[in-house]
Amino acid sequence: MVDTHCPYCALQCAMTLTPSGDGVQVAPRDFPTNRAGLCHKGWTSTQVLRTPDRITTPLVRDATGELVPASWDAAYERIVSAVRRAQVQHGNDAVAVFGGGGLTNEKAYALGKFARVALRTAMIDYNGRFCMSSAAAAGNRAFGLDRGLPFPLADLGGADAIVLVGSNIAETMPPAVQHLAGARGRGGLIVIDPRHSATASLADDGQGVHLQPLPGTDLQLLLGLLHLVIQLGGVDESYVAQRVSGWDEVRAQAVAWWPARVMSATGVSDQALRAAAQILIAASPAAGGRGAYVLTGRGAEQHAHGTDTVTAAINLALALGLPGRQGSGYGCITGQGNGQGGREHGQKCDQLPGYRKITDPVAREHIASVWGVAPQDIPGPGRPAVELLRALGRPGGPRVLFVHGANPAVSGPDATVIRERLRSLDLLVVCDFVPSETAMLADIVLPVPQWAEEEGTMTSLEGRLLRRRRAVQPPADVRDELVIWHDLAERLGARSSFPVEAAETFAELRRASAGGIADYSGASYDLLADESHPVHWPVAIAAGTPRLFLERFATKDGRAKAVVPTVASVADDVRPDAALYLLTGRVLQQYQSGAQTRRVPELVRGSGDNYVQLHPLTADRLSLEEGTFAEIRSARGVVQARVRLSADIRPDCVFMPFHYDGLVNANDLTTSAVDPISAMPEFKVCAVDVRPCDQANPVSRSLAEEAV
Ligand SMILES: Nc1nc2c(c(=O)[nH]1)N[C@H]1C(S)=C(S)[C@@H](COP(=O)(O)OP(=O)(O)OC[C@H]3O[C@@H](n4cnc5c(=O)[nH]c(N)nc54)[C@H](O)[C@@H]3O)O[C@H]1N2
Ligand SMILES: Nc1nc2c(c(=O)[nH]1)N[C@H]1C(S)=C(S)[C@@H](COP(=O)(O)OP(=O)(O)OC[C@H]3O[C@@H](n4cnc5c(=O)[nH]c(N)nc54)[C@H](O)[C@@H]3O)O[C@H]1N2
Ligand code: SF4
Ligand SMILES: [Mo]
Repeated sequence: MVDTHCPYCALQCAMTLTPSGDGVQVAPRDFPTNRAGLCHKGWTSTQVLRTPDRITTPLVRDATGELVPASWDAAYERIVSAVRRAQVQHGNDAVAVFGGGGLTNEKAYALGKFARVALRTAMIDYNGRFCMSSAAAAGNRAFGLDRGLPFPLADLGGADAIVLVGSNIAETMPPAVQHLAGARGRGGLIVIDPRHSATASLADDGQGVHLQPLPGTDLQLLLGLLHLVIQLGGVDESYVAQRVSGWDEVRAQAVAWWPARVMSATGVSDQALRAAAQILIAASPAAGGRGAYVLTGRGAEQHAHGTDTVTAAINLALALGLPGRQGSGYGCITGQGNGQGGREHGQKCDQLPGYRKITDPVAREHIASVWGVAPQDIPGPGRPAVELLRALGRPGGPRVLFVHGANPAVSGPDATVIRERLRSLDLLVVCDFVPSETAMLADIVLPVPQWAEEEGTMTSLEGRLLRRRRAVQPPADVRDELVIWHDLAERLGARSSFPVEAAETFAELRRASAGGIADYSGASYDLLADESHPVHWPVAIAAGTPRLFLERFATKDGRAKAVVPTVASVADDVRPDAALYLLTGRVLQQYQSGAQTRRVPELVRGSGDNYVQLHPLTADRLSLEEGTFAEIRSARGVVQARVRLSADIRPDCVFMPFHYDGLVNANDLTTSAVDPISAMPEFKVCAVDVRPCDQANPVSRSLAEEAV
């Protein structure tokens, strides 16, 4: 029996694994975030260990274009010669790395070091850019530090009000719903979502309010809430005076967002907006309430103005006096398993370990000393994910790419372009344990262990460090990525050494992060072994604190910075030929690109195929019926999917999950427009045209392919 945590999302539910016969049994464990609960994906997670198409030996593309088994030496040789050729012909930045927010802290750290020290490239970024970057940018700007939840999740239980801006937690973190019970019981759950999602329905029957805005208008809606808080006398004036800077400008902006104006921008009525504002004011500590939380999810963040939308959510929380106060706060609900730790230790193109800036000379000097290289040998900032992926194989762009823990062929925005770019590379190397869609485009696939077969640490959505433990041995010919980077670094003649054990790597990460914002120096595997004593970063001499900012914020002057957000419309707005908004997001049984969960028969039952959700009125107008096929067309691609009718969605929107592969990939429709500050793509909304089609066998194609 081994105590570990779920491989999937950032809730990191605690579980115990017991090898039995051919498989591994899962039992939930009591833990503050999941309180002995698991979702369907967690319960079935060990089935992926034995998936019939698991990759168990290196694969190399042969002269006929087939991926065939090869030895590790042969695979390494081909990689090293392609890397050398690209470097000589096109410079070091011709080799790029794409990482993942599901990697352990050890791997996230070692991957950043591998890119900068062994490959000597600036070109590294990761799929967390798709996930956490807007909330991170806004959090850093306001608080001087980005720890998704600067308080324990269980604190939500005591609050009178909780606002969820674009989070469908009932499907994306089901065991966390229990923490909403207190607020629901007191009528205080406020859900902002263009769909009456499973989470929005938790606010039904007097348990709260559902606000159903036009997609991409959360910023205006939040300005409207702030306007009412000001008008109704809900501003915590003494908090604002003592703990916030920039408030006057923010107040002046919100004064101009009166309810009628907000309604014309968002479609949300004065009455609904006022009800939400009143709940929040009554819950705030200044009014004598038990406290309130404002939380954002990807629905608010994955926009071309996501950073400013999060900023507006933070401003609302600041006006009410919530952040840095026990029992209240602002938080972002981190998504990927190690979405928090993965954004701290150097996978980001502009970052060094410990959440340091790669442009900061002091940071470069410190990291260089840990790595045993000269500061000037560490490359500068590279290109963020979307820009990097779209530059692959183009003049001046990378010619060789390493992918670790991501499946951008499915999950990247405007994915037909990304697949075309991946195909244009001189060499694509993918490490994975299943033949993901990205792995199937690779020239070399290297097999790696799965979560239950490895050691390491993860940092949960609370900024809490957790041990991931090995319960079973990986297949014989599989190699840990730490070993792979060690072997390749040696063959490439890297000057620094790469430890092959997770514990040794963690020891090095501790030294590298010491003194940084995300300081892990005081943590150790021993300290983390006993989960009855939580360890949160920053952890230097003391074991960190679950609640940050109680005394001061991490800014220079100790005050939270209220910033005036810029109001903008969605990048790909509706027009006569594409008159509906496409929303994208998740369903309970599938995880991300589906590479893992589409291999679990139990999860595929009922959620094995993609669909398009439409309002019955819209369907009627378009002559579509439940179960028929619709063609969905954006300015970038066309897909065909089965129609599901539901009055839960606004009549001017349609919804598709993004968990499905080449045939019905929602990302063949999405736009590659990005937020100017965070470079996060606008996954959540684009303009589409929907019409009936006869196709019983759906296919998707790019507009370019269609023209041929
Ligand atoms: N089942 C499941 N759980 C997961 C994952 C998974 O793939 N599957 N992935 C994990 C990861 S990495 C992440 S990031 C989290 C994501 O967790 P969530 O943020 O909860 O998930 P999403 O479904 O992407 O988006 C939430 C909601 O945003 C709404 N939305 C769309 N556009 C807008 C808008 O303009 N404004 C507002 N207010 N809402 C909008 C959608 O209707 C949707 O209900 O989930 C984690 N948990
Ligand atoms: N339209 C639309 N698109 C979206 C989103 C959306 O809401 N709408 N959400 C975005 C978000 S929030 C996210 S987080 C991304 C995620 O999107 P992806 O990057 O596609 O995420 P996963 O499907 O988790 O892919 C992880 C891959 O790495 C493999 N893997 C898992 N662990 C390891 C490991 O330790 N090492 C290695 N080498 N491989 C491993 C898995 O088998 C899988 O193939 O998608 C984004 N795309
Ligand atoms: S909620 Fe997240 S961590 Fe918990 S069992 Fe489900 S996928 Fe795993
Ligand atoms: Mo995510």
